[in-house]
Amino acid sequence: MTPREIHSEIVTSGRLSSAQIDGWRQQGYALVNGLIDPSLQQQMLDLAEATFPAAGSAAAEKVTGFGSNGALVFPSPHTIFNEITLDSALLQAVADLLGTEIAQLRLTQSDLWPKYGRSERQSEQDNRDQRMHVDYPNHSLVHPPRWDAPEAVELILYYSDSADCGGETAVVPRTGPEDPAYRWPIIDAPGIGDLRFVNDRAAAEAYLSEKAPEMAQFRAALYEREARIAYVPGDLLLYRHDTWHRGTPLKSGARRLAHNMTFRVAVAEWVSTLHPGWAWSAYQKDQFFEKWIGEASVHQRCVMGFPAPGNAYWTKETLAAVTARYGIFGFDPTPYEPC
Ligand SMILES: O=C(O)CCC(=O)C(=O)O
Ligand SMILES: [Fe+2]
Repeated sequence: MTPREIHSEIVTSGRLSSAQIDGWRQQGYALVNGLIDPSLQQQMLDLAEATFPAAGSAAAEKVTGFGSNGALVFPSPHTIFNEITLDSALLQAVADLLGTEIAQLRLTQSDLWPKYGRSERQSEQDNRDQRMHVDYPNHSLVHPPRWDAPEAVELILYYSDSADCGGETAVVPRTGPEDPAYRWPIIDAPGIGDLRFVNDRAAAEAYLSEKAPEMAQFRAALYEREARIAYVPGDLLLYRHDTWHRGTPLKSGARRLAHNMTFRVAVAEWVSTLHPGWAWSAYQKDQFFEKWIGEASVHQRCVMGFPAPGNAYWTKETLAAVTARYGIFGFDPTPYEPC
């Protein structure tokens, strides 16, 4: 059976519609386009094109696994990357999905990376044809809370076209609270409990049919129900730590560029930060990080964990001290003035 294809919906008013929000909350995903300014995305694409090996090149052969190995992660010396990561329409969309304010969001992942198409898998940890999975095990110290109280939004912003590259992300749309595919707790995957982590689909399912046959059967139904994200450039897949999904093979020789991001609510401290973070960026040449802090909006700073206006941190003394550090880079203390 050919899997069903999912196509994006255009966001018209700069904000997700209530149907799109509801789709994410009920089915576990939404696929939209038009949230982020196309000219920003074009700048980002130009940078990504220049950063990563071309499709079919010898250098591309050596690239495996997830992520850019630090090449395009937050914070980046390339301001465009930071601007897209903390884009105001994107932050508003995430806040709308979680039913919260932008000031309550925290960034935990931002990594733009290339995936290359190969005809064969290289090992059982290859991400070419992934096993069905949920992402929480490497994003959370615990388990996602109950379905109707989500604490994080994951997303993939695609810069390529699935018609050229293949490599559609597959998702299992949740049909409702009684959907057997979403039985709780969500532990039916390799890498959880005493099951070893296996990324490749064929290897994972062979392992599970030996080790946990009931689980293998349960998972066979997930593959049967998967729908494919037929992405075009600018498409934004919004999903969750408890959404069943997987990466599927790219066309041989193709390159897909996609940007993964995750935001959590501030209180969910057990949701881990996946990118290297900013600590060592504060000692880099050109002081790109301090410049970024100086120029960022109050919301953007907040989503990085900088104290929000009104936070008890802000006193006359701390405000003067922070201004002494960042004033040279354009930091405006006004919004942080204590009452
Ligand atoms: O590459 C994709 O389309 C999905 C990747 C993914 O789900 C993962 O690596 O966790
Ligand atoms: Fe995943």
